[in-house]
Amino acid sequence: MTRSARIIGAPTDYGANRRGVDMGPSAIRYAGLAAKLESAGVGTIDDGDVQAPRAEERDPDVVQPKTGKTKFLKEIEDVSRQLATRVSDALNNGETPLVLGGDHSVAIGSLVGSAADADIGTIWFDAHADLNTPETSPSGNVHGMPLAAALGIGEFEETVWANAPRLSEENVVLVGLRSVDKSENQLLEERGFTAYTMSDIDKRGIAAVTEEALEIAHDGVDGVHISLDLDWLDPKEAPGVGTPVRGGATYREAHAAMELVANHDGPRSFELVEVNPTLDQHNETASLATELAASAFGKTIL
Ligand code: B3U
Ligand code: MN
Ligand code: MN
Repeated sequence: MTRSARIIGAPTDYGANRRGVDMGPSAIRYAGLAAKLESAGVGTIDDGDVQAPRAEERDPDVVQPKTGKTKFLKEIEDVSRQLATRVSDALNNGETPLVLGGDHSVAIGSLVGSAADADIGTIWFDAHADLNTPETSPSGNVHGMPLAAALGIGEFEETVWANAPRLSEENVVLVGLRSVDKSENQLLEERGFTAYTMSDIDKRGIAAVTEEALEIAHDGVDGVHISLDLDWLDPKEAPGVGTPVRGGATYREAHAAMELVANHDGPRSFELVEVNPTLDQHNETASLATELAASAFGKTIL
């Protein structure tokens, strides 16, 4: 059966430390996402964007929150609820949701929606662990917290709208880490996640690491959500991201990993996040994002 992708835009910057990532969905579409997927034999339906008022339209008091460390949590809740519904509707329709961020806080809605009617795992391709909680976060930016939120860690235990109860910790795999906060490191040591750093990729190679990650994420669940933060890649390949960290995955490593995702049942749901066109060069990060999505959905060279 041919795969059909439902493209869902989430143009938000609520969880990021700088503006611009809200233009990600437009930039990724403009870079030719639908055509690239179709060249891979994937049907596409564009579902448009969820509602996410931009800073210019927001209440000025909300733009500069005066209380609380967690920035824009109410706005993020609103986007997450919309996104979760769209993602689960797509799955119920037999389509594969392809979410376009926006900052990485959009993963909360993707995970909640993907886990609505199934047990899931996730592979988190990212320089960062995104395991902070409102208490441990150094920045208050929710893009550093979505995995903790979905797993109900710390204060997120009370944040029911953000929890994906059918995502199990044992099926959470992080790949490509190179910027991890102390409290996140402690969680990685104490709990059931599997984490591969860039150093693991250097030593073992991207294929061995990704294959193992896929085995672990898929073990005993119905499907796997693939979360691709473009800052997973080296800033030389992907300059248009808000928090670049040197020493990331190369162009070839990224494609190889996505091709392995495609070969291993493909994603249950997929997201491209943290593309910031204001920091990009000629939309090349958005363009790379479209290529990597095509690889993950089954595009091959021959
Ligand atoms: N861990 C830091 C930095 C960060 C996380 N994700 C991104 N940056 N993109 C934090 O603020 O939680
Ligand atoms: Mn991230
Ligand atoms: Mn990141």
